[in-house]
Amino acid sequence: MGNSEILAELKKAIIDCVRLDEAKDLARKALNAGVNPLDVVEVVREALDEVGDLYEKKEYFLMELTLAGSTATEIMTMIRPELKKTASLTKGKVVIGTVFGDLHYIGKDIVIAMLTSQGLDVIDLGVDVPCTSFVEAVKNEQPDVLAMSGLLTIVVDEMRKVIDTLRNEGLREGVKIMIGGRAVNEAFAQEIGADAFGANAVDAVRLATEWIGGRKGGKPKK
Ligand code: B12
Repeated sequence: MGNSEILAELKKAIIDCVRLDEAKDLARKALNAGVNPLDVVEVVREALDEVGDLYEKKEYFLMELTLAGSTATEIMTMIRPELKKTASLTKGKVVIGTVFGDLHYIGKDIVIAMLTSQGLDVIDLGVDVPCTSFVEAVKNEQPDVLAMSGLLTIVVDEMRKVIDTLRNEGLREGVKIMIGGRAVNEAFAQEIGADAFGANAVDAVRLATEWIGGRKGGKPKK
């Protein structure tokens, strides 16, 4: 099987939801064949998008969403150490979490893996993170970057609340803020006063390293 066939099969196995072992074997096969781990991540994301669409069309139910989610989580666990091999190091601190009301973490964890692979110190607040926890973390940890993830449209106003609270407490100027996840976009980022929207984990790394490099004179970590 060629690399593109392996990836096509991997996508099908995830969408089928019940072929967990097969999906894991295919992901391993792809990595062993030298496929860029980020291409595997992209295929997993595409597969989950399709599962989400089938759920929306009521062809799939919560059971399938859950199965596909755990297959993806296991594959991401496998990919994480591979991402570490592509490190080009920047020094800085990022606080990240999925906003209150939202339990999705697969995308956030990919962002964390990519940021960590760049040598950044990442503090993961987890999922369902209340506004107060984000604000406390900014106050206590003094990160360079605050990153918020949101996949459910009903929770995006939580991001606005966090930014407003930081502003009210005089903490907004000290931190760069990026948001991501399929519930948000560039226009929303501008509307709520975030510094940027990132469409994927590569964007997250680009933004963080640009910001931190800019602030610290672009010095790489020794
Ligand atoms: C897997 C999944 C689940 C799993 C979650 C597993 C887990 N632990 O994370 C489970 C089964 C638990 C679940 C539950 C629910 N889900 Co769900 N889920 C999905 C699904 C299929 C995939 C999400 C995913 O992991 N994608 C893969 C990752 C890699 O992509 P990603 O998260 O977008 O992340 C990438 C980028 O967005 C970006 N990114 C993400 N965060 C950040 C942050 C920053 C700062 C930056 C820069 C970038 C960035 O980088 C990532 C890597 O490229 C989506 C469909 C979809 N297309 O997204 C639905 C989806 C998000 N779920 C949905 C729904 C409705 C639910 C439930 C309400 C269902 C229910 N009735 O209970 C619950 C909600 C529970 C809750 N309170 O959160 C809807 C949301 C609809 C909406 N408009 O709000 C979706 C869109 C499905 C659909 N099409 O209807 N879900």
